[in-house]
Amino acid sequence: MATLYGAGLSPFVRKVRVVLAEKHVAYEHDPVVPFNVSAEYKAISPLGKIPAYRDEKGALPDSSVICAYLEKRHPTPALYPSDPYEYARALWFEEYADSAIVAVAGAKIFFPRVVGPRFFNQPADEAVIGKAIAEDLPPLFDYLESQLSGDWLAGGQFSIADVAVGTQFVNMRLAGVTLDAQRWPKLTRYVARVHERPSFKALIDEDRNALGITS
Ligand SMILES: N[C@@H](CCC(=O)N[C@@H](CS)C(=O)NCC(=O)O)C(=O)O
Repeated sequence: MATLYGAGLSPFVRKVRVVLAEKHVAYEHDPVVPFNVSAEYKAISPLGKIPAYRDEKGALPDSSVICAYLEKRHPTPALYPSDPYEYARALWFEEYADSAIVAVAGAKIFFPRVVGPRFFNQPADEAVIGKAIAEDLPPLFDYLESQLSGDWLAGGQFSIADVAVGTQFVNMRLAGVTLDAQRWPKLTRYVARVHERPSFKALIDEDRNALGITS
């Protein structure tokens, strides 16, 4: 059976797990924590990052690489649009989520508010986190709101774009960030739609349990 490496709270690990769930691929989950990783893990993920994935063909690092591989290896259901332009748009939203959104949602909000206090005994600096929420997130949300014209971001279908963007919103949600539905009505409905999918919902429930979130 395939193995996915990486702690479930990582948005990039969740991204791959959602793709595996959507494609009904069975796998074992080894929740590697990406600090002081073993030499054995570095042999499959040379940058020491999570996720990495191994199946009978071999091992691969990086969520985007793994998802692209899974699409070829397990083509149904397709998670990349077939139309060339929509395909490229889906890749763009994946890139936007994996670079621009995580730079705020992960580094400036989820890590300092959730990971630092819980796992590293580092108190959260709420003034700095609040500033990121108030000033850095709105331009990202404005852009996404401007790009939503249907249920999904690209190609009129649920795709890698929605997986990549949706997983970042799980981390924001776990960090207590709420969307203002008056200001971003399409985005608010969109995020709810993505998170209601069984593939996302099961993982959100798992994350909430792991963090002891009951409300
Ligand atoms: N481009 C990578 C990013 C993965 C990444 O940054 N993972 C974080 C956890 S969310 C990590 O492993 N950080 C540890 C490190 O940077 O050393 C991917 O898509 O898989």
